[in-house]
Formats: sequence, C-alpha cells, structure tokens
Amino acid sequence: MAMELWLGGRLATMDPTVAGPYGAIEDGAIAVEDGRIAWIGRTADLPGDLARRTAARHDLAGRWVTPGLIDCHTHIVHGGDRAAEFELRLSGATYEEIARAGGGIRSTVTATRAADEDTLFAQARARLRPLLAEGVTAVEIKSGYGLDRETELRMLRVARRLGRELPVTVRTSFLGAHALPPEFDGRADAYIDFLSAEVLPAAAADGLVDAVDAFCERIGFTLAQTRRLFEAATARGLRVRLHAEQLSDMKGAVLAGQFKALSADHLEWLEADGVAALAAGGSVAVLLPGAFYFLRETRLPPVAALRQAGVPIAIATDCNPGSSPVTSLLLMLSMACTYFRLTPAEALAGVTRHAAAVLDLAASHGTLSLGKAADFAIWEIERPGELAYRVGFNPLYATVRAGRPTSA
Ligand code: DI6
Ligand code: FE
Repeated sequence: MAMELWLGGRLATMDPTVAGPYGAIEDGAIAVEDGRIAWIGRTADLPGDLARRTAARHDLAGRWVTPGLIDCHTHIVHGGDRAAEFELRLSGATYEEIARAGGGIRSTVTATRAADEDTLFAQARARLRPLLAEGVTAVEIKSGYGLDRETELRMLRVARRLGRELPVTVRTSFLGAHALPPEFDGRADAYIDFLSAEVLPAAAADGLVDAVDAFCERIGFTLAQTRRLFEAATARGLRVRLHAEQLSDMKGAVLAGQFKALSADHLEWLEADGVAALAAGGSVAVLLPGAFYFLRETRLPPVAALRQAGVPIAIATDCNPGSSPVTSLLLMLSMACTYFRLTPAEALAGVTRHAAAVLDLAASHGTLSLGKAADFAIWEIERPGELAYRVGFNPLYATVRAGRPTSA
C-alpha cells in the first residue's frame, strides 16, 4: 500500500514518551503505510523523502486526533433486554434480590439460549453502531449468557463475526463463570469443573478465546472457584481478568494480582490489599461508571489509592442488559470524571492506552506511535478535555482504521 499523509492536525498521541498530559503534538502529521503509522511528528519536521513517496494527502485542518477509542469491557452480545427488571428496581427490589429470585443474569441466559446466531448478531450490531459512531475502533466482547457449551460458543462466534463484518477489532473473553445455570443448581463446583474440562477447551480449540473472565461475587462464584478456573485458564496459556469487588469485597483483586491478570474490573469495594496486589501483578483497574450509575451505587472505587500505587486505570461501558445498558463511551468519560474524579486526561488514557493493555494489545494499539496500527479518531473540538465534558453530544468528525476512513 502506498504511503498516505495526514497533515495539520493537533495530535493527542496519548504516548507517555511525548511530554504533556495528552502527549500532544501541535501541527502534527501522521504518515500511514500498510495500515500502520510509518512516521509521526510535527508537520515541519516531516522528512522530505517521505513526503515525496506520498500517494495521497489528507488535511486535518487543525482538528484534534486521538487514538481510536477502545471499549475494553462489554457484554454486547446477548439476547433481549431487562427493561422490566429496571422497573422492578424502581419499585424497590435490589439487583441482588432479583438475581437471587432467578431473574437478573439468568433471564438474559434464557433469552440468549433462545436466540440464533443471526439474531444475536443483528442485536449486537445495533448496539455496537453507536460506539463506532463515537470513534471506537476496538472492543472487548464477553460470553457469559449461554452458560452451556453450545450457547457460550455461539456468543463467541458472533463476537468474532462482528470483528470480521464491522470496522472494529474484537477481542473476546470467555465468561462462562458469570452465573450458575439452572442445570447446576447447588453444584457450583461441578459447574466450574464442566467449564474447565469441556466448554473452555472447546471454545479455545475453535480459536474463540482471547482471555478468561469470571464474576467473583456473593451472587457469582467464590474465590476458591475463581482460582480453580484461573488455574485451568493459565494451564492453557490464557490470560485472565476478573469482575471483582463490585458488590462486596471478596478479595478477587488479590487473586487477580497473583495471577498477573490483565485487569480487575468494577472495584468499588476494593481495599488496600487488592490495590497492592494489582500493582504487584501489573494488572489494570477497569472502572465501570455506567454500572455504578445504573445500580445507584454510592461506594466509590479507591481512585486515589490506585493512582498512588501506580495501577493504570481503564474506563469501559460494561454494556450489558442488567447493570449497564450503555452504548456511549463518551458518556463514560464524563461519568468517570464527575463520579470518580478522574481528570479528563486520565479518562482518555483509560479508553486508549490503558484499555489497549487490558486487551493485551499495548504493542499495537492505544497510542498514536510509530509502528502501531493507524487507528484514529478525528474530532471537532478545541481541546481534548472536551471529550469528557459534554453530555449527549458527539463531536466525532471521522474515524480512520488501519489507515482507511471507516463507515459503519
Ligand atoms: N457484573 C455486572 O455488572 C454485569 N455482570 C457482572 O458480572 C451484569 C450482568 C447482568 O446483570 O446481566
Ligand atoms: Fe461486566
């Protein structure tokens, strides 16, 4: 592919080796070759030979450019919705009560098992579109609403198909340990054995698993069960991550850190021992302000302690029908700042550089840097902080993926 040049932009590279909170390069240029960044810097410094080899030029006209946004935690493939449960909660029932009464995740499991691959694909594509319209170029998608071999694999196949048919990089997580299916009532340990011995190996053999996740919680799985699943994952060479400390302190983050997890997610109930373990394990803390908002949580994740320990913080939608029916990553930037007191620069790092690390894509995504994928979002804004400032306004001008303007 011939070289193409993007000139005259203000680049929020998010590259920590470039000075300033956003790694900003004013009057910047990006040269793209074979879908990768072949040169990046100030337009005035562009090497002459490179300019001569250029086949096409694009004028950024002073617009801001960020790395393509990355939503590193979603359950976007699922059947149906839970609007009725939302109404129940408004008349007083809690999320945990509904789950214990057999609703909650289990009702989405029923709907997902009943949906064929094309139906799941069409519904997920409709939820993905608003994310792509906000400059998202990579997304994580979990299984976890099948809880049987056939449906877990179907969900993951749909996730892979979204990555093939839409302009987005998809990374999958196997979340068989999301809830206990009715067939295994009272037999959670046997279910973990079934996942480890049958479902995970089958999904991995079909190339459907990039990481393994679990829900460690009173209404999910115990720490010991989570550990056994992590051992099975690690034995297959798969990285792990964990829904930890969302509703109570189960010490999930301590376990995650011990397994050098890619991430621990939610973390409202995280204590000092969990913070230290994440730091020691090199894990990213993924904060999910949509679930915090939608469940009307009041306990804040320990952002100051995470910062102090040097734990990178990512932000994601957690797009799911029960606790975060959210399809706007820009809204999550706003909520991360207003609720969790992140700075706009921290929030933007949370949907670029640190989100890439969660997906094990740090070498190729997440910053505008030499050699990385030419995935970027072009914005009609005056300063990068605006991305976290407005509510319900989308200033995206265009998205470029692997060097090509996209349309979804
Ligand atoms: N925590 C969550 O917030 C989602 N999953 C999880 O483990 C909620 C999933 C749902 O309610 O359907
Ligand atoms: Fe989740």
